[in-house]
Amino acid sequence: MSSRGEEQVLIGLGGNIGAPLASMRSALQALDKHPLCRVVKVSSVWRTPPWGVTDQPDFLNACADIRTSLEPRAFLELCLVIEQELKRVRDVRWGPRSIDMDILFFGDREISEPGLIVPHPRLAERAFVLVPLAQIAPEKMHKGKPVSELALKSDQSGMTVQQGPDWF
Ligand code: A4P
Ligand code: MG
Repeated sequence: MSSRGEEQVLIGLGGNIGAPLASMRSALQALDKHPLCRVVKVSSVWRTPPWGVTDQPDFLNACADIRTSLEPRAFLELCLVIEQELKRVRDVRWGPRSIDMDILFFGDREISEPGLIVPHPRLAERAFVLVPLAQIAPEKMHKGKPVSELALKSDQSGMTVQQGPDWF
């Protein structure tokens, strides 16, 4: 048990090959099954144009509000195991993937160590993160601004709701 008790972890989920919605649901089920984690809220699932490498299929993206008493490193390792279990093929950076789990925020902690940077460094540039995140944590502050404001200012072109927040 963490000495800090349960903390809020906001995660981003995404995928663009196989059955990404089913993979995202399985990922959250796996987190929820862990005795020290529970899923308390999910965003809608958004269909989003690929960012970075653009010559690849559209993504599905969503965010979730998790409560955990795991420490950040243990939580990350759990996510990596879940990704592997969902048979993620790791190849091209920013390339196609069946499931990607990113830790966006871990309470109000700032972490910068090999293999773990929180808040997620590319958070503020990405509508596919900000828009679903604003649905579940609009008042969360990032670099002095609420997520809702960052989402409104982000380039949402091509983003559509694929599935309302009843998918989990
Ligand atoms: N890592 C460090 N910090 C974190 C963190 N806060 N959360 C490390 C999760 N992992 C973190 O990740 C490599 C390593 O990052 C992990 O082992 C962990 O130790 P990865 O997921 O294997 O690498 P990656 O995903 O190929 O690279 P990167 O830079 O993390 O890619 P992103 O940022 O995840 O972007 N377009 C749309 N529309 N939607 C998407 O979801 N995703 C990507 C991937 C590109 N374009 C996209 C989307
Ligand atoms: Mg990633």
